Amino acid sequence: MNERNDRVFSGIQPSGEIHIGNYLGAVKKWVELAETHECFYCVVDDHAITVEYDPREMPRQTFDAVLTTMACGLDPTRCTVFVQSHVPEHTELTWLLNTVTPLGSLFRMTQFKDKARNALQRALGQKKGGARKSALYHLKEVGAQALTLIDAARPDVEALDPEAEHTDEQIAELVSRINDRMGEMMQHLQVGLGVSQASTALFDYPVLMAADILLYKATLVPVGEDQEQHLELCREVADRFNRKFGEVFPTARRVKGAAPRILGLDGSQKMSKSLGNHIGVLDPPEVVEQKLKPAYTDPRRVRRSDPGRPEICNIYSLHEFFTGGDRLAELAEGCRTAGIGCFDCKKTLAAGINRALEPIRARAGRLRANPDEVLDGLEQGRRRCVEVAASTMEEVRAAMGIGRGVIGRGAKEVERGD
Ligand code: AQP
Repeated sequence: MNERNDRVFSGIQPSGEIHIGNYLGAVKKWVELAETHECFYCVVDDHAITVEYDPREMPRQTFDAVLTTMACGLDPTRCTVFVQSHVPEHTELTWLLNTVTPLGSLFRMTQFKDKARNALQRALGQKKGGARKSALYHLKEVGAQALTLIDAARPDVEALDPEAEHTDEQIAELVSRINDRMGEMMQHLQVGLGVSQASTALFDYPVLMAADILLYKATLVPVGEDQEQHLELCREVADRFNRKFGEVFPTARRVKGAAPRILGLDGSQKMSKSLGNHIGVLDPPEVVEQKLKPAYTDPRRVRRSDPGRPEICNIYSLHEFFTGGDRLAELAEGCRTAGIGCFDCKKTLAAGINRALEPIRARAGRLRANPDEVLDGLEQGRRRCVEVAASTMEEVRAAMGIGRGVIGRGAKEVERGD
């Protein structure tokens, strides 16, 4: 397949407001690729229901996500835009791919552990309801297992005698072993509990993502760095399928966006819809300014007169995408020499972000006033998907020896007494 024949697939969850991380990591690239390739872009509601959600809110959130991607520049006359659950073949293919997916590969997925841990934090944060209670029961159970791990550290703790003449090497070794045990225990408490509470669907999320891509036999997948591990799994699953049932699926590779990973305004985790550390692409100008005010900067810059380090400052890293060339060098110099304070630096960033988002907000306003334009685009997309999906599934079912297409062959063999 040459470049122009490459088919593109990508998706976004309707799990909250689409933010500048989603835009720079993926959606901006989607718009560019739609100019040169056949592209399938999907709002992945089947993915979004793998964690706690409100079914009453989901239709609005899904529509909003479609509208926002269109406002970002997706034109349904130039690419296929659709909602995942409108094409049920996605979930059917997931089931079939599950049969060639080793459990061990899924256990390695780091996003599963992160999301499971975050879901647990949210459950514990709830004041009422069964979620908090069941999380506490699990905590007790997993805590008991952690005590066993602590016991494993006991010999090293007891060997550490403050009165004895330990050599530097002995102390370093004991401390390092104790640290390792404590680290294991912390990890066990944070991850173990979350994992045991998570849904099977969240665990299977990467297989659904593989099905999304493989259903359209896509070879290019524009996603952020956080999805690289899931793409590797997609290649592994496709490869296992092809070896077992014959060559059906191509190899998919990642297309990098403008930014591989945008950090959240808290400066500690990636910018996420569900972590409340984001700037939405449709946030009004004053909200962008408000959100930036408390945002994390260089922690060593406590006073206005302290020199800063732009190379480690999250605000400066955002300037790289929203503030023009010469101004960027000026800001870096101003930060290093304490010539400008974080307050001014953030004001300049807010202006740059607002300039970039203005056309997106304007298109969103127009689409909100014409919802039928969005719905018509979706229907057109769904029809195209159903065509491609039906053809792939026929091939997949036949290769696996299941489905209506092959039962006649079985009947003939029985008739002949084969
Ligand atoms: N912080 C980020 N930097 C760069 N790219 C990012 N993406 C997400 N966050 C960043 C990319 O955006 C696309 C759509 O993401 P998604 O909706 O499928 O799920 P996600 O990665 O789980 O995004 P969020 O915002 O963190 O949502 P929640 O909070 O619901 O989990 C993907 O290509 C992703 O790589």
